[in-house]
Amino acid sequence: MGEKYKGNKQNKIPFNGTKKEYHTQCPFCSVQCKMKLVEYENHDQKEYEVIPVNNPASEGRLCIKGRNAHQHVMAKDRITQPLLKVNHEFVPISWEKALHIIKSKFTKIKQGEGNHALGVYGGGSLTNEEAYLLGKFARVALQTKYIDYNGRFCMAAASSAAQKTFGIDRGLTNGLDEIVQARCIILAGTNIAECQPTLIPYFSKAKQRGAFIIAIDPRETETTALADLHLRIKPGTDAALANGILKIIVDNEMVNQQFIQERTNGYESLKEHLASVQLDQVEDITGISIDLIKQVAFKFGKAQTGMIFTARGVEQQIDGTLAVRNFINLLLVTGKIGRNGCGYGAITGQGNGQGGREHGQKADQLPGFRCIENPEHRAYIAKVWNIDEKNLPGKGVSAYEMMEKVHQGEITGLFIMGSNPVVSNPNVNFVEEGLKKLKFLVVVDMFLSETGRLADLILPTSSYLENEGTMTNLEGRVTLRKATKKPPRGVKHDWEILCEIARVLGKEKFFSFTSPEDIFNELRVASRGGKADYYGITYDRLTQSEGLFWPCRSLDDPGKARLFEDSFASIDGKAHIIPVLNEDKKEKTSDEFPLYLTTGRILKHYLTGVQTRRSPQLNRDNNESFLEIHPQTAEKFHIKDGAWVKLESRRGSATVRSKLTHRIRKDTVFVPIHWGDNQSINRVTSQALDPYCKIPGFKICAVNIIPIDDPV
Ligand SMILES: Nc1nc2c(c(=O)[nH]1)N[C@H]1C(S)=C(S)[C@@H](COP(=O)(O)OP(=O)(O)OC[C@H]3O[C@@H](n4cnc5c(=O)[nH]c(N)nc54)[C@H](O)[C@@H]3O)O[C@H]1N2
Ligand SMILES: Nc1nc2c(c(=O)[nH]1)N[C@H]1C(S)=C(S)[C@@H](COP(=O)(O)OP(=O)(O)OC[C@H]3O[C@@H](n4cnc5c(=O)[nH]c(N)nc54)[C@H](O)[C@@H]3O)O[C@H]1N2
Ligand code: SF4
Ligand SMILES: [Mo]
Repeated sequence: MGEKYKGNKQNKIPFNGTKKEYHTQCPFCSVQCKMKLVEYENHDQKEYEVIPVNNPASEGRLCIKGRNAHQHVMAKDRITQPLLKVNHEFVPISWEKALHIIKSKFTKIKQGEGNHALGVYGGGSLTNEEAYLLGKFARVALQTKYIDYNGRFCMAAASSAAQKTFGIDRGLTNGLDEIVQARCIILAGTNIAECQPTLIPYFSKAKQRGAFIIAIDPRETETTALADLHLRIKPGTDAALANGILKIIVDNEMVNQQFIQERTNGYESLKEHLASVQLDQVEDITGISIDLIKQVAFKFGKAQTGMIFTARGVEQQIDGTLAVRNFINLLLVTGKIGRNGCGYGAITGQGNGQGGREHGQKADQLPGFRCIENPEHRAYIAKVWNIDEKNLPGKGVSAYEMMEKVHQGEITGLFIMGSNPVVSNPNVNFVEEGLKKLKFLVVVDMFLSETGRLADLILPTSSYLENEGTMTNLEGRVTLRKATKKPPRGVKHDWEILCEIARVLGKEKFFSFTSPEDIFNELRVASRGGKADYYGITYDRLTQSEGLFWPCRSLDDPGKARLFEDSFASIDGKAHIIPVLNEDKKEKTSDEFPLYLTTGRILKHYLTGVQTRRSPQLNRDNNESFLEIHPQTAEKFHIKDGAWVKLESRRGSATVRSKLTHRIRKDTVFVPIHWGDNQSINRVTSQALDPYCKIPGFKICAVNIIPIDDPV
């Protein structure tokens, strides 16, 4: 046997231990970068090396989160046994006992208060198979209408805007490779450089080829640094800005009449509305000069090709749906969609944020993007599930509204899989109070999260390295994540947990799956003929390919990267333009709460931080939350750099450290979302929801800030 080495070609180190390779995909964001984790073991010492693997989306790149993702999997405090709360302390119990307790608690609640006293809350990290199964679990095993998931806080506005405008919701209407063909790109409320870093080369390449990039963000970020023009917009005013741009495009005849006539409807009402839009008012509302708005309109209007991307900055607003629709209006009036280098993209958030919103985790949805209130859709799914359609519950409510029902005592038993709502919901003090009132709370997680601490029972689940399944990336490309590592002893996969609970509840025959592929084959049939049709996708095809785009309707369908070349997915085949008014119902600043707060992310942490705070490499330089504040604002509020600051709103308070920076507007402060307890910024945010899609307005509320000596 030859000498063994570790390290790469350039840096080979002799090594005599054992070496294992795990092929996988990053558990974090929606790019789903592929990678190989190499484990070197020598005398019980383990070392890890992460090697990026080439694939069409990431093109062989990995960001710092991906490179360190394995660290939380190896963390010493992984939960490996079910934990039952007894006298305020968790004690390990057997799976058999855990399942018995679930059976008796759920049955008691169902018998005493009815099926709808149980609620199910899922997440966008779950595989397609598990998201599908969770929807079926709620409706068939528990027979409750109450199921929703954390994607409601994430993709809901973009999803409802795309469905209403195009008739279909797939995050990107084109493959990523078309970005380099765009001559003008608008990045609205998206911080790709920190949130999907491996996508940045697509944009820098486009720029090298002459694209003009416009970023719209109240803050300077690594993403706005890439732009030729940065509009430091006042938070919450994107819809009005889009009106200003549209007006200039229409008034200066930069519209594509042929496209409007052949491919859209509603243009006349938009034109009428724009006639009443005053540019000086738009300037007042948005804080962006008419001059800059004109520059944007002419650049975008005159460009041969163009793309618009939005993310949570525009979408997590109480007018999120309409704001996105107004940006899409820009594409439609200029005819920049459905051809090379022209399209819309909602930059999806979670690893399976796309697939997780297609197959029934949503309150009003059945698999394949079917609608739970449509009689034909209900009949089809009832047949696939082999149940009587009468027994298929109706529409439930959105994630935060479910928490209201918990608070009101209407839902008394809750099952959470893949989310940490006590940190990620808006108005978290209220949510926490509600969860404490529950008669029975089950949390399925790898770790004891902030929400887990409130649970009566915690079930340990497997990680991305251990759990096989398909994930649909931000392009709508379905990929197969292989499981190459064994889960720790005592840990079960999410899908196994659902099947086992269904079994003890007497619903075994509907959940007799023996593998993720087994579940996927049912999902394929359930999605067949739906908008998100996965029928033509199989594990074999995924193994042999780099992933397949949906819709994929038959086994020889190659899938489609670019949508809407000839028609839209709406009933009349046209895209629907609508007028969006400059209405502003958002919380206003006042003497008591004089600043705007906006919230978001930083590079090295992921969502509520449960995973990334357990990664020493990621946590090292970012182990506490902070407040970005302009030096002049800080001076006014007597706040020094690095000092503790208490933020207060009409709902609650949080304590974080100040970070003085010129990179933010003077009327706005920014706090990231990755910490819990007294640093949890959602103690401050507002519960106001977008009326169309029920996404919370996470990106704006009014606050006061007070310097304090010690954190409270
Ligand atoms: N590092 C990291 N990456 C992630 C995640 C993470 O937690 N950490 N989470 C993943 C998930 S689930 C998601 S949803 C995505 C989120 O991805 P993004 O939406 O890109 O991230 P955010 O930081 O929430 O918000 C983006 C930007 O919106 C700006 N913004 C705030 N208010 C407004 C406004 O009113 N108008 C405009 N135009 N901009 C505004 C913020 O300053 C911020 O820079 O990232 C994914 N990737
Ligand atoms: N103020 C404010 N609040 C926000 C946002 C914002 O921008 N501002 N963004 C919102 C957005 S976009 C999102 S997506 C939400 C996300 O909010 P959460 O859903 O709370 O996000 P996570 O931190 O991913 O929580 C996931 C939990 O599930 C566990 N987990 C991870 N993978 C799995 C798995 O495969 N199975 C199971 N059973 N458990 C798993 C993790 O350990 C973690 O405890 O937060 C929202 N909240
Ligand atoms: S966090 Fe996103 S960009 Fe970074 S490695 Fe993971 S999937 Fe890729
Ligand atoms: Mo998200």
